[in-house]
Amino acid sequence: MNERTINREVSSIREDITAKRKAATAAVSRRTFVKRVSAIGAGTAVLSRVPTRPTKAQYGPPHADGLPAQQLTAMFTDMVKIRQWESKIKDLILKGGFRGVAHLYVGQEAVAVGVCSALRKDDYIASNHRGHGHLIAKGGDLKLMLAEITHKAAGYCKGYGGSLHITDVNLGILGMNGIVGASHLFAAGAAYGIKVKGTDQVAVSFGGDGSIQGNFFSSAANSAAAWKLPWIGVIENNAFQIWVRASDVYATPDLAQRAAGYGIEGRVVDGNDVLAVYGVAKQAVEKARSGGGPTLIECKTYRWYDHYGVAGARTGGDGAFGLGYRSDRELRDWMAKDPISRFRKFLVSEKVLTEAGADEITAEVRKAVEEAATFAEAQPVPKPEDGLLHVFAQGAVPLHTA
Ligand SMILES: Cc1ncc(C[n+]2csc(CCOP(=O)(O)OP(=O)(O)O)c2C)c(N)n1
Ligand SMILES: [Mg+2]
Repeated sequence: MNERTINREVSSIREDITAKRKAATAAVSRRTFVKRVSAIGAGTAVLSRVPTRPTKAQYGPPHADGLPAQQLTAMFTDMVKIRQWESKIKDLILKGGFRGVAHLYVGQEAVAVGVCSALRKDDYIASNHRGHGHLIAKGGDLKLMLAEITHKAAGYCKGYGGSLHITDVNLGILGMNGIVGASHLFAAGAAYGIKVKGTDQVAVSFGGDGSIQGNFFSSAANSAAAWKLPWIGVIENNAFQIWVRASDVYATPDLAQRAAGYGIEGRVVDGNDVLAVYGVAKQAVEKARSGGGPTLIECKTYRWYDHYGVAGARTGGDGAFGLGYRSDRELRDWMAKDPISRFRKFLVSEKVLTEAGADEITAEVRKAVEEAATFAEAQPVPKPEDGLLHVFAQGAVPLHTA
């Protein structure tokens, strides 16, 4: 080790210690902190927990064989679309004047794309607050999404809903949703509808590690198991619920273990490996289509930005650094496992894409995102006098029938 390497190591360790101190102050009171630290004797061990990552045995099918080059390229393109679209939103927020709120999905792209690539257009998805990626992966229109998130009249919900309510029923997108856990209930309801209609569609819900705590998830999982509904619950375990570390509030390392309690198959998969996610999702979809009932899939992943907004982020760069509840080193560790770079490397090594081809796709997507932003910017906001339009279903039964 030369002197430069040692200095780099030392400053990295210092940075880590400062971040952990900050995290401790934010997460627990001083007294609780001291109690916890002395209880385990090992001093800093309580602060150095890293998010659970799957071992090799838990990965599921390592790679989905037999996928045509065209589909692999489409999967790569969708992942880049999510990254670029959200990076644009991040830059717009940093610029100032942005209306509304955004829970960025960057870092988790492999989950949305892996799952949605296993679905048909007529299958349903129900999304949560961190849902832009799910919508883009299911075919959501970049322009209409950008108009909606900036509350413009041309947006998906005429500008009334913003980020948290984007819906496109024609694409099977039952909507984003700010109520944690409700996505599971929506999808289980859709799965019940499918069963009543007798079609072979499936319904998927996306929820975070926090979404399995409440009654929405419990009702969805229990009913789906009891009635063998074509429901697939996807849990994106990104290690945090706002700034609370999942490993501080769950005793089990794998949330998929809970599936057994409902009589459902539970799977754990590396959520940063798009083909592994696709492989597990495809098996769950085939099972659900053929009447085999539900599956719970836990994807281990990590969000690169803060819970919402852009604290610690910078224009033109990736990731939010200096946040009090996680260390920069932990973020860098996960960024080194970037699901997009990883998939790109695989596609190039498999000769599905060349480096130049991958660059070209990225440039085309960037252009489409810029066009979406220009489109959205030019649109008017909804007029106050139109405030009650599009609120009630046209042709609804009048409230007063007498
Ligand atoms: C029913 C309900 N309880 C609490 C909240 C406040 N809240 C918003 S996001 C969030 C954390 C969600 O964590 P997770 O499900 O892991 O999703 P992530 O944000 O990590 O993607 C909470 C508690 C809410 N929106 N809805
Ligand atoms: Mg989470």
